[in-house]
Amino acid sequence: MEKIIIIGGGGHAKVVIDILQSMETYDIVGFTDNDDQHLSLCGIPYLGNDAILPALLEKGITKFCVAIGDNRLRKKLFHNLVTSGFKPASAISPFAYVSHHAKIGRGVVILPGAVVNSCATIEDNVIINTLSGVDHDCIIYSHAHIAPGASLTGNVTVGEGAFLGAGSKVIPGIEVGEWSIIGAGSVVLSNVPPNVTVVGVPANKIANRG
Ligand code: JB2
Repeated sequence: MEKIIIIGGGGHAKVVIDILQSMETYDIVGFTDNDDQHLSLCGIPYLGNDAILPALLEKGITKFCVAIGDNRLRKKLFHNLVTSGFKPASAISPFAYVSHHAKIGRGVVILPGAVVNSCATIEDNVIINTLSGVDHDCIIYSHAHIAPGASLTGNVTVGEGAFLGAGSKVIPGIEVGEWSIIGAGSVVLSNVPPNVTVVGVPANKIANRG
């Protein structure tokens, strides 16, 4: 099995470890984390902070998965690793449904119970979280996160780095702008501009994002 390292040792890393183990494709060497109080996570050893990465590359370990929920931090780490010569691996639960007609990018994490339907596009470093639904022809741009139980109907576009909160719902054909946040439980009935936070039923803007 090909060796892989996980970046981050928090809650999301626990889930990514579980998925990678159930895929039976990768041998997880360990995880890195800034916090040196870690020893192990779900039986996977702590390797040190990210300063150890060049030494791992020297040893021929090239595959990585960034297991951190924060979209901006995940984007930064993803780019740093790719630029350094590492190769992003996707962690796709065997208990998710991913259509053969969907297009899945690099470093994508798809959790158990999620559905990615026909002709959807999931770009690099996106999280499709537990029990969420991305229906036909949706496009989820890089570094976005679809939180647990969020439902995207057909032809929805989610911009780079956007976050759709738990249980939110989006009607067909809507565009969610890059780096915007949709609050948990919101129902999105009209397009959402970039860099705003919207909440409620129907979802309304409550803040701009810096
Ligand atoms: O630059 C870094 C870095 N910055 C923070 N490099 C590495 N290797 N690790 C870094 N970290 C580490 O990421 C922190 O020290 C911390 O251990 C970890 C983030 O863990 P936390 O549990 O705070 O968040 P998470 O990203 O694992 O989970 C969030 O996102 C998930 C999708 C939570 O909101 C979860 O509830 C959610 N399911």
